[in-house]
Amino acid sequence: MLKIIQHKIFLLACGTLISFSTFAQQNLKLTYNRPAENWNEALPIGNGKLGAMVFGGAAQEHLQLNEETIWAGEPGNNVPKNTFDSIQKVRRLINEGQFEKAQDLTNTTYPRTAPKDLNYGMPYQTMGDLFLDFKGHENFKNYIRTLDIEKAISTVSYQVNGVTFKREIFSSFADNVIMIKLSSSNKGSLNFTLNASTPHKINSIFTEKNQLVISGTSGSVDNKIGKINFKTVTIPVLKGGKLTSTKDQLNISGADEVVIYVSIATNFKKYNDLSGNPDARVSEYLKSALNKKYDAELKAHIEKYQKYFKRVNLDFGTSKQAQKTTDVRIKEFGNSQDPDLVALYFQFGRYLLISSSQQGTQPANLQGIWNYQLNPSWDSKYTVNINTEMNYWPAENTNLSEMHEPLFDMIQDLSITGQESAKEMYHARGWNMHHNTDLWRITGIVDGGFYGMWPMGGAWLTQHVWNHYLYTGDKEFLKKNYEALKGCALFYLDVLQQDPSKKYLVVSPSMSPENKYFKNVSITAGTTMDNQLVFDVFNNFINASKILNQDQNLSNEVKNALSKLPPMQIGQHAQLQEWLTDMDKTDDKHRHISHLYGLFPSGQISPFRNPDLTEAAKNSMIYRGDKSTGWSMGWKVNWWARLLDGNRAFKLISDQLTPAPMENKGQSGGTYPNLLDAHPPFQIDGNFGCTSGIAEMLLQSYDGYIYILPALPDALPNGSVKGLKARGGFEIDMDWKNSKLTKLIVKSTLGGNARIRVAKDIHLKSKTNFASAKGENTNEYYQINPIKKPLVSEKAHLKTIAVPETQVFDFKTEKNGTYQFTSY
Ligand code: FUC
Repeated sequence: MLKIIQHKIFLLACGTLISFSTFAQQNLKLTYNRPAENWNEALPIGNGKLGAMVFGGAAQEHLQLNEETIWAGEPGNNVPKNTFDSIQKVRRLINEGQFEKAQDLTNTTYPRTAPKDLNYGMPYQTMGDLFLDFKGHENFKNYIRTLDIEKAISTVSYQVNGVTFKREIFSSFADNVIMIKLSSSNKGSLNFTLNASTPHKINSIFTEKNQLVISGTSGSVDNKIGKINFKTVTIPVLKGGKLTSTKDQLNISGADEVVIYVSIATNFKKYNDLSGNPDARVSEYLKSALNKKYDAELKAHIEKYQKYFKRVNLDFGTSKQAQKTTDVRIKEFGNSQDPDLVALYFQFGRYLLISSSQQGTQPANLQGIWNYQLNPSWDSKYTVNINTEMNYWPAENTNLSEMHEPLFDMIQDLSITGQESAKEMYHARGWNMHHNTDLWRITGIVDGGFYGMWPMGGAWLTQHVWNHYLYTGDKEFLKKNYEALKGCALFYLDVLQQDPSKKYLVVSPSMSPENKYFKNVSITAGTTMDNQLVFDVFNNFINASKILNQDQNLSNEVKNALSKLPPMQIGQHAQLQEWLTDMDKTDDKHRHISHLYGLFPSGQISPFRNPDLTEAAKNSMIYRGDKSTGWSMGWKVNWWARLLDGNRAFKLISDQLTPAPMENKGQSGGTYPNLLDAHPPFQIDGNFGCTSGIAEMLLQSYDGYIYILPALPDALPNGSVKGLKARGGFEIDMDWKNSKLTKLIVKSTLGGNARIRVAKDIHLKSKTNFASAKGENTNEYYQINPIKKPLVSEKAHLKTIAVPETQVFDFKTEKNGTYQFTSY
């Protein structure tokens, strides 16, 4: 969407309001004027299955390659045997208030490093690297490297001795291949060699019929033997010139144009089935791509990609900064006005989701699909006490619902493998998992009791199933996933324990993810996040069983248990309590603020319905502070948006759009030159968290209404967005000027009542009949699950939060109807 736009941009500089006009091209490109010097400067391309990081060197092009099913290990779960008695003892110790002993016993039962007969999950592994060496290209000029996220193509162009060399590289959505097109301004001037490497122990690299082949087997870790076999085939197709080969290298000389096809296949079919044939698969992928002309392949690639990408258009206006290279824009973001970078960052998150999560693929892992190591940080697997869920926060609201599907497939798998952990560890029905899983769908404890004794992974993941239903209204989908929702509710029905003091039903033992409340003690019962999660699990089941007219008796049983869950509590520091007893410390800066799950992504805390809880949640946020790991800051953007504080949300985006530290460790996030998020090191969740957060600043749909511009920051006074999604199948377009809504279009895909909340000082007119909202919203996707009245500490000084003045109105929609409102 290259377009010329004229904008008035209002700047708040040194407290003065300045305005200026500027012409600039808003485009959806990451640009650089030099090749990548390291992986954090290289650019990611992907089609869900095949990923590459493109370095763009002139004398040497380097593609680091991934295939999403190359993981160490083999099928099999990691459930520890005979630990139920120990869990019972831990429960008793918790009830007796012997928390240190409870922690010690948990730690010895589930040690920090995996016992011989178990494993703590397998790493996702790189395939290897492809190199193109160009002799004589050391001295180049007029270099430019881009990632065009409107077309999902990376380009490189430069000049050597007056000859222009160009590359176009993409991971095709049309066929399962990566394609590199090389061209030059002078006929016959393409001369290079193609070679490859892989760090896998078991491998062979050779040429065969003018193809470069890498085959290998994934790694063995802990008690698992590496059983993923992979094959990578690279085929150059030349226009003019000559192709020759040596044992492990292809040589191209005097060609006018070359198109290189790279495909990778493995034997992976399913978490418990490795009967695929990599040779046959890779030949099939290549055959299909080679049958098409390059231009046709490219066209089909762009079309498939844009089907998703073009659903949302976001414009925050532009400035001079947009003409600079992306690395410089990140460096200067904090001290410049670059609203367009925020829009680019938002769209980059959508690009990453489309490129790492397609129907039928694996879900995006900690690094999406991009990883150059055999042993990446946290195995680049699935950490489900925040990270995996965060990856999918932008799936529904940014109109990429299909991209959500790999997560649902994984939940289906886990609802089967997780029956083993539920039964063996807890003697419970249904299914559960802890805080990690991998390609093999493990559900046991990972990293020992201190981090891993959190039996709540399934509780959080299944929220995605329910939310997909709320966004799409797809009853067939709900039916298909009903057993997973039911199995999750059954598990908690069986594991909940009665808390001795107030007789609530609580999860025990568990923790507030990775945080401790005393010395080295994390283990406890009835943490706020657990209570909120079980509240949602139970409500999802009750609602689903009603919609599908199933399991009435079980539903009544669940309702009864639901009524015994603890309420949320406001502690002595006027904070939302993290634990069942008031132990929060005001100087705790932990990156996880798990008890705010109830504020976001869940919708249990509403500024309009529960101002006290909202204020307490806000206080908890203030105590924790802003700076943290990338994903933590991403979560904070969403929370501040839900607290209706757009300026603070924007401040967190600015913190995130700060150059990432050079150190590959630590607790201070930021953004690498390639716009990827730093935990550090690179972790993709922060990108997705911020994308979701930006959407939440513009539109929220929970708590019974669609809130338009709930948290617009002063830094983004003018703009427009098209195609954001709201629950109930609504699609929303809007324009705003001088921080005020000027136009609103609501498209309804399911029909039903639309209830809209907007600022009070907006006067809207429309051909549609709309009237002030009365009573509860009748739209079935906007039903509210009532929470208990919070308990408030006598010591808490609550100031009563000021909510913005708003108006709420209703109008009836028809399926596929469009409704327009303009301000006057
Ligand atoms: C959780 C977080 C860490 C990291 C890891 C992958 O354990 O606490 O910060 O993101 O997941």
